Amino acid sequence: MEMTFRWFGHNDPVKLAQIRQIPGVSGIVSAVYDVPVGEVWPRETIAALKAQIESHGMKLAVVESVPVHEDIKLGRPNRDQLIENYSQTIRRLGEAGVPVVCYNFMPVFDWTRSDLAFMLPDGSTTLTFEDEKIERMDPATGDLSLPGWDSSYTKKEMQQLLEAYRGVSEEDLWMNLAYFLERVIPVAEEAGVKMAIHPDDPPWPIFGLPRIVGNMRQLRRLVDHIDSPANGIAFCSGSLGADPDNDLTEIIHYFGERGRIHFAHTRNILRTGVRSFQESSHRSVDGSIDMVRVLEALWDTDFAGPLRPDHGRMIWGEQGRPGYGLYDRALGATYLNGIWETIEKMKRGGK
Ligand code: DNO
Repeated sequence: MEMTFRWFGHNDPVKLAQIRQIPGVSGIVSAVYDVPVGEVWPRETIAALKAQIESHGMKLAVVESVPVHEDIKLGRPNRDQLIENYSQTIRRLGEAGVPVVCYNFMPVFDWTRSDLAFMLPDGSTTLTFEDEKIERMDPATGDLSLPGWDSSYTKKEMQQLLEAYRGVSEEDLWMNLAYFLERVIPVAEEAGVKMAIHPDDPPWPIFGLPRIVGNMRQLRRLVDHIDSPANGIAFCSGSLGADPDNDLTEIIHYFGERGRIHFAHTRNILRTGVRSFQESSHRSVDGSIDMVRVLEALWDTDFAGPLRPDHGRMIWGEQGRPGYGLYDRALGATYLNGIWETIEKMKRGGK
């Protein structure tokens, strides 16, 4: 396992110099943020990102994400050109030595929450998802936004996009994903890049939009569709764990034994009701997920890839990007490192 930390580039209030001081963090998870979705990432920008990270003594371990253009997800006629551009970016990342690329196939919205700063009893704030509140939100009005979402759409564009998805069933979306994979995976394989799809977050449909990457059956369909080591998943305990029907250790064993887990996000959530949860600290007793079991399953399946603490609460008065402050994620990294070291010593008989 390689402990990594997400960094959003020079606009991130969290600095590489700070990340470097978190014990055991050697890899950075980042992306190119100033190229519009659908365009090819310039070689120089990729090289500059890499060099900047390396100048701080760390490596660019994962690119998260290379976003997939909505027209690819919608299966529109211009998708071939967009897929060609995507493939070109993957080739360039391979040339730059980036081993893993994380992406997702969620229509319009990436991760979604109903509250970005819900106050917990200890005074910290966290991200929450309450189905009831989400049901009352209307993304078409355009006044809803989350840090994970593409904010470049105008109100009108957003309405048109939501409209365009009206006719897209889960099966249609799956066919569009299959089409994308059939073209991109061979390129990734050749480029030496492992593609890791991020599960839907939360792992169920929202705002009437289809979502198709949220459980064992769906992940298997994807991984089985193209039998290539480049066609893998990003195991995310918080996303998959929001659905109590997902058996996390079973999922890790199934895909881990097949060498298809290329990246791991290990965070905890507290399930607070049907389709509702709060993001807790990483500690097992604070949430609904047994983090020791999750890490043990990764260890048992010889997971050697990048792993990162995922979202953190906002603690100690920190201001910043919701879910992506420095302090609570650093505590998460330390906690996860502690579990990993313990498992390793126990299983290896202390050697
Ligand atoms: C949330 C993240 C997601 C993730 C993308 C991957 O914080 O886990 O935004 O980066 O879904 O494409």
